[in-house]
Amino acid sequence: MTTLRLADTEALPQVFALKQKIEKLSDKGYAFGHQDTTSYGVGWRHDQDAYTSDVYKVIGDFPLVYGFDIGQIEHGKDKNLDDVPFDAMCTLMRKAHKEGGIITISWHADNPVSKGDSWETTIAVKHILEGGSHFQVYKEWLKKVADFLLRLKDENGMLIPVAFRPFHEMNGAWFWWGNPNCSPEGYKALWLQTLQLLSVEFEVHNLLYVYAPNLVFTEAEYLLNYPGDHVVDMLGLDLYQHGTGKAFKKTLKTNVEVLKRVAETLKKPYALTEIGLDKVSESRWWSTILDDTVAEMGIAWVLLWRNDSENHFFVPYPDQLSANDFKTFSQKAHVLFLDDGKV
Ligand code: BMA
Repeated sequence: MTTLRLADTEALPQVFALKQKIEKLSDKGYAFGHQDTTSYGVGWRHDQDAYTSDVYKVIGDFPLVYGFDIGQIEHGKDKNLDDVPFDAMCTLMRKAHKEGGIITISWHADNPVSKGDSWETTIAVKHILEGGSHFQVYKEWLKKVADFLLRLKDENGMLIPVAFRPFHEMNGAWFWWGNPNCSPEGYKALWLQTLQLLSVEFEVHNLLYVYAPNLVFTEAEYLLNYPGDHVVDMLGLDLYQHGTGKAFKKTLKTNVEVLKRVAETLKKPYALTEIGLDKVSESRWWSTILDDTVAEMGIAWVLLWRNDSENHFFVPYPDQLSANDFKTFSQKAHVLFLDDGKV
């Protein structure tokens, strides 16, 4: 794989280093990621004294990939949409980065036209493109995103590189930036405009840009909204189990194969940027469904979604039904947690 050029033509050296690190992961296996893993878990929330994670509570090691979401930063709020204070988020990112973790950020942005949430699908994309009625609103929101991203510095004042995954699952109908709430052309224009504003206008140069559709069956479907080789650094895919394990395994296999084929053709690293079975109701889900399907497929990571409460969680907490299998899974040499990622 080559790393000669990145979407942001002025990307900092640490972004190139991040890409290389990601590319190397698949030589050893794939990394384990978890959304908000140190921010909260089932029955606890982060405070100044406690640095932990449900993953850590079950296996004694942390994930190698750390997902965070900056939804609500566009309003200059103190907390994100899931009540994580942005100041604490910065601290947690710094710590994860210092320990060798990879940081990835998504953005559940509110609808700039209706001011509803991400799931409020009033037509917005065409109005926030340059020349549109809400371009200025969007630009102001993005400036807040830029300010936050430029706050992410390590202890030496170096900007922390981030795998940035804006406007994800655009081929689903649930977000205002998704088809059919915007056309593929509109989506591509939004991507280019966002990249341009962040990098040129706001001088944010610590981002690796990740394109991540939801469930697909073909390469054409995967590429429907693809904004172009020169403006995407990494390929992602989001996929959740809603039905039986057997059916999901089949879908997952097809999706990973599509992702792998596209990524090999385009010569880009690839990951399952969101995945999971809410409440992990199958005791051997980790070994028999996830690992059995994704091992040796060249993916860089799998990122499990957040552990909000007993009613909404994607990794086990102590004594949860799948905790034992999760331990077995975590001990496999090709499944990489924080300790395995240390160089
Ligand atoms: C969704 C759910 C929501 C959450 C959102 C952003 O998948 O987990 O509860 O607010 O992600 O994290």
